[in-house]
Amino acid sequence: MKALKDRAQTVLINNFKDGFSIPCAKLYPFQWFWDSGLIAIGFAHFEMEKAELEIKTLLDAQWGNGFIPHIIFHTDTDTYFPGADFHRSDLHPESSKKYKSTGMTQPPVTGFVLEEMYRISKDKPATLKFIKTVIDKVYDNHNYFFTQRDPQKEGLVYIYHNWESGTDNSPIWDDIWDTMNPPEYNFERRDTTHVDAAQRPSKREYDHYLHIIEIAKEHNYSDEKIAELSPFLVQDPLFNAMLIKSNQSLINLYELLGDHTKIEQLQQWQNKSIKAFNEKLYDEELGAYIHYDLRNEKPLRYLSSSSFAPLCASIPSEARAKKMVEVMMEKFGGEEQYLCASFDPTSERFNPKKYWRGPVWINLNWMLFKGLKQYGFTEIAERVKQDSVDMIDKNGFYEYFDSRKEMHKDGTAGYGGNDFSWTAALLIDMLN
Ligand code: 2M8
Repeated sequence: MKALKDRAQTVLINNFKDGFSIPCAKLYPFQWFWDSGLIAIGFAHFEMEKAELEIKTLLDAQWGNGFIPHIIFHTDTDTYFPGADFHRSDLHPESSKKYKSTGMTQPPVTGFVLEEMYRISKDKPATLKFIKTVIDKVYDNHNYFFTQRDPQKEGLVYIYHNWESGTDNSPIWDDIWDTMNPPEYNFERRDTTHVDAAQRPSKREYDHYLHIIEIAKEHNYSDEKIAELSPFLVQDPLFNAMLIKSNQSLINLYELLGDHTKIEQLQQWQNKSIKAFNEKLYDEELGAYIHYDLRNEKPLRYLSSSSFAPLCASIPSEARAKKMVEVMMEKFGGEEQYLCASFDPTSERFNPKKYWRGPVWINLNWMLFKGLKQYGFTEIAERVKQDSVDMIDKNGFYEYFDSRKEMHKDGTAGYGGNDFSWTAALLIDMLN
């Protein structure tokens, strides 16, 4: 295992640029919001300074209204589409004047990343000192979410773009694409010059992605207008679980810091969110959490790895957790499958080779590993960890992996980008 851990450290070191990390050379050459947080967890194990710098740089790009963008374009490289000139963050009156970015966000992991850094730290007073310098920015980010992204004041925030979910081309979004008919845009993809097109979203899917951004841009990325007009408006269980998990970490960290000024507000958000999450997003029949399409007011009744992610934020009751684990093992956990496919392997829409339509992702596995352990499912947690180690060991530090064990015989079942940062970072954490 030492050799694998050393290799993981090398991946992280090579992907660290001037004060921030890229997820993967060429394919993703900038700083991404949730990648950055998960990468900091890896660095915390062997270079706390870099972990701190990663978070500091991310928060430096925060907007005046507390929003944190999903990509921060630190350089001018043209190996990625769509870049800064397409996204035009300058359209928003409160966007950063220092950095160009996108006008959308990603799962808010920063709060719990800070708590993980504290847990891992060998010099806790020093890490707490660092946390003190950034925690209010994370609070402002949560304030943004709860006040600007919850138009019906339910305690659940919306995402307005599939790229905000982090699970970009999940089959769940197919239902939403069916309600839209965007123009056929003319553009040059870059992702498919780095990665086999069969492992990436289709051209038509990209038309939808760009169209939603065009609408948001027409309204200068106004949250109100987006809530009113975006054809994509979803309450996502993974995204909301990340917010709830981070919110709890902020409460814990403010307690540690002895700063009680914001705890009451955080606790109010927390109570309301957990209640709404359990009432609205749990599907009794499926035995897990699902997405809700807020634009068309209908539940999107599919199982994906996001359905089980609420375990890591302690959202389900013990009884629900037990049911969820049964469902996960029955549908995703057969002997012939590695845990945990990103989409229901028993569904017609499942594709074990294509991006978020089926392959296993290590960031979701890490969340499941944590959640399962918290609820006392130690053996299954160990299997998730062992499956992750196995896949990486056999294929390399890929972005995603074929969920079918039979495909792993000759080391070619890793897909997407190689030497991928969060795969390395979270492997380090699981092995520690
Ligand atoms: C993938 O998404 C980007 C857009 O954000 C892309 O495909 O161009 C997703 O897997 C996302 O979750 C991730 O943060 C990003 C960088 O690793 O890549």
